[in-house]
Amino acid sequence: MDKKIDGATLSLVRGDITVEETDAIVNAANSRLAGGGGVDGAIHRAGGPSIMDECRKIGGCPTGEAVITTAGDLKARRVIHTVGPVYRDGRHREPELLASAYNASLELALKNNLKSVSFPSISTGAYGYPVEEASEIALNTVIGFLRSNKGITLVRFVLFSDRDYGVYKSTLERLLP
Ligand code: AR6
Repeated sequence: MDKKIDGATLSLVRGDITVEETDAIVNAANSRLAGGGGVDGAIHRAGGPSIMDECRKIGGCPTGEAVITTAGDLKARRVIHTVGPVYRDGRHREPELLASAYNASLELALKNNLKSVSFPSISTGAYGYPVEEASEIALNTVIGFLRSNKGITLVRFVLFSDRDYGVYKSTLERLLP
């Protein structure tokens, strides 16, 4: 599913982010940049050890911020690692920190002249963020960013399950009828 936001495209697809050919793919990392399961594990497995070598040099990334590394063997040019919040009850700045993770990733893409970016559904796996709520924050944040910044022409959400794809799709249809 595609929507036009000013000059840019916002796209939802079901798939595996490690095979995306956008300029950048975003990793849902942890604050130690230590690797792990989920999409983080998949990106490091597919991209090879050079990504972790750079993560070690960088040393860490606070929740809601983002850092950038090589993409190793992946087709994307760079990997942007961001850290979403661990969901507790929604009253511990989770919405603000999740929005910040998306914004920080897009700012970093812009700064590095990367025009197309693929995102996974940050925080909705191991970090437990309910996907209905997270999809609204994710999509609203990206739409707001694309409306107020020029330079990024394509943002793709690569959703790993049919269910997540369905939730993102109905949220997007509600936000941009
Ligand atoms: N492509 C796209 N999405 C994927 C892929 C893939 N190859 N694999 C999983 N997902 P998670 P989080 C989806 O747990 O909640 C890690 O251990 C997955 O189905 O990867 O932000 C880190 O090291 C889910 O919808 O990230 C951190 O410690 C989404 O990606 C912690 O997990 C996010 O799930 C981060 O937790």
